[in-house]
Amino acid sequence: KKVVIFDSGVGGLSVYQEIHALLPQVQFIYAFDNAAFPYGELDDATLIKRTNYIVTLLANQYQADLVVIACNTASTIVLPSLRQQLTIPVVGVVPAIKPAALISQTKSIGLLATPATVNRAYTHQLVQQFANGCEVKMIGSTRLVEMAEQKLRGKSVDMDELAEILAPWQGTVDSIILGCTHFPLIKQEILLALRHQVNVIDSGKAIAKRVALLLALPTEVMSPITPLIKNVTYSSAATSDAAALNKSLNEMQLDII
Ligand code: DGN
Repeated sequence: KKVVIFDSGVGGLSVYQEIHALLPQVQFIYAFDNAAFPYGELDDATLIKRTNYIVTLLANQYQADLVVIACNTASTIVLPSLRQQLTIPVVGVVPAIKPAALISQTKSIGLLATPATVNRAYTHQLVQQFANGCEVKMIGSTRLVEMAEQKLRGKSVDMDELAEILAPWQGTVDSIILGCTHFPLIKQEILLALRHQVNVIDSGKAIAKRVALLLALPTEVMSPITPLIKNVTYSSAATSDAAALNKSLNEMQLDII
């Protein structure tokens, strides 16, 4: 079986790790749209057009059995149109408000995501539907996404800067949602910077189980492996113009894992 995993950067690798641990028999095509990174800063129309174009192309080219949009920023807006274009299952990841609200004792939860995700109508619908009487304190940060990217390239996280970003939560929320796939990569640092104990909700394992169910595959229990990152490049080709899109697609990082 072949699965395409898509994100704007290395964040989807946190999802890949979980799926690979559960389904080692699956072949993965991992695509980073680095040419348009970070997705949290793209306008909606560009994001929808890019994601649909790239993912449909890869799914067809590799004759994939399933696609994972391992990006909350994209999933909260592109899933309906993408599902119309593809006949294979499309699994997305959106902020896990419901489990966090159910687990919270103090009725105060935190959502950590990109600025785009915290501003999405879809995210606000999730809060309305599932907050269960909890106050949801949202932090939208592109800087945190960059910090996660840098960590995977060997740079240590600036703990003072991280504590400053998380300052609105100090001593308040008792459960936090990692609503961006980059954030499990800096989970330890986030927990350290917070200074008080919290429950952490990360959707990686739930996505892996969903993929196993949809592909009807037997699962294995393995510990996650450390991903290898090669030749990640950046350019500022964020655009919805077809010719430029093709060009940036060629520049995009594409690895088969
Ligand atoms: N990993 C993406 C997400 O889950 O929202 C965010 C990446 C980005 O480009 N900001």
